[in-house]
Amino acid sequence: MSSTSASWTAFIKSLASYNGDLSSLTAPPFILSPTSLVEYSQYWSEHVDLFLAPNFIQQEINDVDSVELKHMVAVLRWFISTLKSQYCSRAETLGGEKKPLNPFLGELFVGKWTDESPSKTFGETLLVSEQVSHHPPITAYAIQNKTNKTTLQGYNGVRASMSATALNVRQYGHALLSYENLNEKYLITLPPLHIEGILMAAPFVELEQKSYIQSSTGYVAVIEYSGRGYFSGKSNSFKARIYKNISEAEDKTKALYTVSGQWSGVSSISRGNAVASDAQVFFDANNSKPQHLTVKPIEEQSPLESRRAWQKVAEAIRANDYNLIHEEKTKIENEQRELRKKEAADDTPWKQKFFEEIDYTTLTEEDDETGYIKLANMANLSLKNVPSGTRKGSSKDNETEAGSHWRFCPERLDTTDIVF
Ligand code: 0T9
Repeated sequence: MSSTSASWTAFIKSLASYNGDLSSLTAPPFILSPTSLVEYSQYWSEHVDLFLAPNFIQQEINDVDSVELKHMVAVLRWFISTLKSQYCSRAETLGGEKKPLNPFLGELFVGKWTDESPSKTFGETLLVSEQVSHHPPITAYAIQNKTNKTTLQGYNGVRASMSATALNVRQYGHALLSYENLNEKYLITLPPLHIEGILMAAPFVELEQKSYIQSSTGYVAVIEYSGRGYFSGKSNSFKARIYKNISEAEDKTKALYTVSGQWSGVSSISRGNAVASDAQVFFDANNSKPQHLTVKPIEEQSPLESRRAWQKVAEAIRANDYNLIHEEKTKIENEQRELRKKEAADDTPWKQKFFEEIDYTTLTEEDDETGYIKLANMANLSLKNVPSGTRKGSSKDNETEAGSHWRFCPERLDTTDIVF
């Protein structure tokens, strides 16, 4: 047995008995990614044109559909376009899913997408991603385009458990999308997933169950995921249906549109409840290259910025130098431990830079500028700290009382010393 497979076998054994906190896993070096999880927020906007598209949709004279429905279709298209970046990009750039670096409290990742539209109507789009909690790990982010008054904000954390062959992952958190010029908001829930291929040391992500996109206009999209050997037999398959509102979603024959295909490849759209043979292409991931954001050179970054903070660890990972990885990681961990001790001694807890934690069970719809409460109520979703997409009144909803979530403070972005 090679040393690689021996260390992998030991790792799998540790997976089987661990407690759900992924950061506590010690994985063999070849499965480590030199990228921190705080960077993953960038995947939400690698198709800036689709992200901004609803702003440019016009009501036409012969339209069968309302302009709000056209917006919903466009938001769904953007959402589907994010999935390949979110869940396949490590497989493409690193040859397989890798274990990301576990961000430290306050770790930042910022950058911007330049305007690549021929008409120069997009303007710049900024990303700010911040590790707002270390235990449990939670990343919050905002993607802001001021030119078109379009903002996506959200946060996420995961909890995992190992089955015989797969690591099952539930996501906590949600994303909120706001088109101020349209006066529309969207709540997006995050699907559960599992990591397959672990026994063969070739892990990859497969999405499962459902996620929702609830519009403030009432329209709702229900997206169902399936993997190889399920309804289409192909990996990364999905079926999405758009309904007039959440109660119509109880009956699939009421679907206004159905989209079906592979989110990592081609999907098609038809009116009604089934995809017709003459369906039009909805999104083709192979024909739509992601636009990567630009990040300032490491020398110009703040010590809190991810690539600067992890530079030495990342180099050690690339060099496959196990001792050095351990040494450099330990330095960061000790530094963090000292900071926490000092904060406790001074009674000055760490303050998040761009986000604040807020208990939505104590707020009313009117007090909540983000629109989250209203949208969650419209979609019949729990407001509590439960897996993303949990329905109101389901058993998970009844287990917990707290409803604390992270929200973006845009005014802090306007006055920050962090350079984009
Ligand atoms: C939010 C995304 C999330 C983060 C990752 C589960 C996972 C960490 C969380 C959910 C993004 O918007 C979308 C994509 C991929 C998710 C990661 C895939 C993955 O394997 C890791 C976990 C922490 C591991 O690295 C486990 C070890 C692994 C290589 C298998 C043995």
